[in-house]
Amino acid sequence: MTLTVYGASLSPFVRKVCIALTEKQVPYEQIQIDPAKLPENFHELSPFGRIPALKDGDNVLADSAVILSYLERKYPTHPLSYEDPYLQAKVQWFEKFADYELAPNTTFGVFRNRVLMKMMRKECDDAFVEKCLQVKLPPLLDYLEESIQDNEFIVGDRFTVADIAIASQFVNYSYGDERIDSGRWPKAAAYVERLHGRPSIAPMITRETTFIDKVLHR
Ligand SMILES: N[C@@H](CCC(=O)N[C@@H](CS)C(=O)NCC(=O)O)C(=O)O
Repeated sequence: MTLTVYGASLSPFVRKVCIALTEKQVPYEQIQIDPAKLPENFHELSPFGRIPALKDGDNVLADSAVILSYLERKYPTHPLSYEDPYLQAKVQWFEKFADYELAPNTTFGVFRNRVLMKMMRKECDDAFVEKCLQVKLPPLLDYLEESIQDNEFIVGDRFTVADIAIASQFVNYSYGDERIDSGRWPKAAAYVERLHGRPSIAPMITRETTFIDKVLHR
């Protein structure tokens, strides 16, 4: 039975689920759900009305981290986690870093204002975007730079859900016309660029960019 992912492709949290399924080579269908116009009964899939939600037969789940953890156990091939308790705790730490520290700035600050507001023909809160860029994000990027060093992945020697979560936040950041300054944070910039080039991510960026360009007539 095919899995169904509910949620708009431009959501970084929905994208996390799609990247994980692609990495695991698990087929899925996606139903586009705009969180601003939820279909009736969507709360049966996601009690608080947030995307993503996942349906797998009779199993229904919401929240990207919960969904990724479920997928990891259900489809253990092409692992995106560790058995080792400490390494796995670090994976969860960096997934939370992306979802709860980066997201308020990369997605709900830069992307929301520069892309979503424009799509809805609403005003961009320039002052908020500047605060994200100049005040909030630099210490987070310092932390990312310090954490990645010359490693390929953020935890251990394997691509994990932590890399997925970080990559996805910076996809939305790039849609808001921002890139990590490679002069100031060279290792973080190179790491994110490498992630964005992965076969599970690059085609999504191409598709989503085409969509944004079309909607915004750019
Ligand atoms: N922690 C959640 C965050 C999900 C989330 O905030 N999704 C946004 C879209 S990017 C949403 O549904 N917003 C609508 C709302 O909060 O009512 C996850 O990882 O799934």
